[in-house]
Amino acid sequence: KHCILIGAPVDCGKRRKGCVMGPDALRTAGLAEAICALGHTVEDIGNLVPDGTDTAPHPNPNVYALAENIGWTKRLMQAGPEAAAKGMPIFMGGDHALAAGSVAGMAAYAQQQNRPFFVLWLDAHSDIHTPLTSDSGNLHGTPMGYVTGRSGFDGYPPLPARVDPAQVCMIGLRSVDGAERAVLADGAAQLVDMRRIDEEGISAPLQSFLQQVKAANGMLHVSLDVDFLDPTIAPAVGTTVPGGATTREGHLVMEILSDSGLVTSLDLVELNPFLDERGRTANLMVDLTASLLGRRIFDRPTRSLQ
Ligand code: DIR
Ligand code: MN
Ligand code: MN
Ligand code: MN
Repeated sequence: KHCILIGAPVDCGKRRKGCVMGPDALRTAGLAEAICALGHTVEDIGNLVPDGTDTAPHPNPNVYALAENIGWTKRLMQAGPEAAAKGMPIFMGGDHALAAGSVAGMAAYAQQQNRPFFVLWLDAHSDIHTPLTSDSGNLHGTPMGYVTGRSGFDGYPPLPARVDPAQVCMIGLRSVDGAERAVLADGAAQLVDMRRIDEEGISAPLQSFLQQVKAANGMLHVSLDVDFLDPTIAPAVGTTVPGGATTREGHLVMEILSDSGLVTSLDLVELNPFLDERGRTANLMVDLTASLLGRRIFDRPTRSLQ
C-alpha cells in the first residue's frame, strides 16, 4: 500500500484545546516508521490549514467556532479525494469535527469510482447531532449528522454524496444523547454498543458488517476516535467515557479489518497529547494503525510502557 498521511490539526470541534498537537504526537510516536516497517510506502503531506470562511451568527447560540469548522470541512473534503487518487489517505487529527470533511470527501470519491461507500465509526459517541440539536454546541458531535445529510448544516458546503445510514456501522457506543437516539431509532445504522460487545464479543458484529461491504465491492472508511478505547488505556482525550474497548478488542478490530483488505481510508481522531501520559495514547494509536496495516502479534516489536 501507499499511505498518504494528512495532518489535520483541527481543534475547533470542542472548547478544550490540545488536539492541534495530535498530528505531531502521531509523528513523534512513529506512525510513518511503523507503517514503513510493514512494507508499505508513506508520504506525509504535512499539516493542512482550513479554508477561510465567514458565517452569519448561528441560531443556536452555543455553537462553537462554526466558521473554522466549515473551513476545515471544505479543505479536507478536497484533500481526501486528492490523496485517494494516489493511495490510502490517513487523516491525522485533530478532533472528530474533521470527519465532516474526510468522510464527505471520501464518499464523493467513492461515488466517482462508482463504488458504494461504507463507514465504520469506532467511538463512544455517535456524533450524529446537527448544529441545531447539539446542547454543547461542540461540532465534533456532528460529523455523522452532516455526512448522512441531516438538515441544519447551513453554511457548510453542499454534500457531494450522502452517506446512507444503512452503510454505517458504529462500534463502541456508550454515550448517546437523546436527540441522537431519536435519529438512530429508525434502525438504519448498525449500532454495536458496549453491552453487545460484552455479551457477544466484538468480532461477530464487525464480521457481519464487513461481509456487507465485501458483497457490495464497497469502499470502507474507518473513523477511530481515541475514546472508543477505555480511558485507562487511552487517557489522552477530552471526553473520556468509562467502560470502553480494551487493548485487545482494539487490536482485534484492526486485525480483522486488515485481513478483510477492505479499508480504503482512515481517521485517527481526538488525540489530545496535552492529556497524555508519556505518549502512551499516541503509541497505542500508532500500534492500532499498524495492526490495521498488517502487523501481527508474532511480528510485533517489543514495546512496554516505561
Ligand atoms: C457529545 C459529543 N455528544 C456532544 N461528544 C463527543 O457534545 O454533543 N465526544 N463527540 O468525543
Ligand atoms: Mn467522536
Ligand atoms: Mn467520542
Ligand atoms: Mn453530549
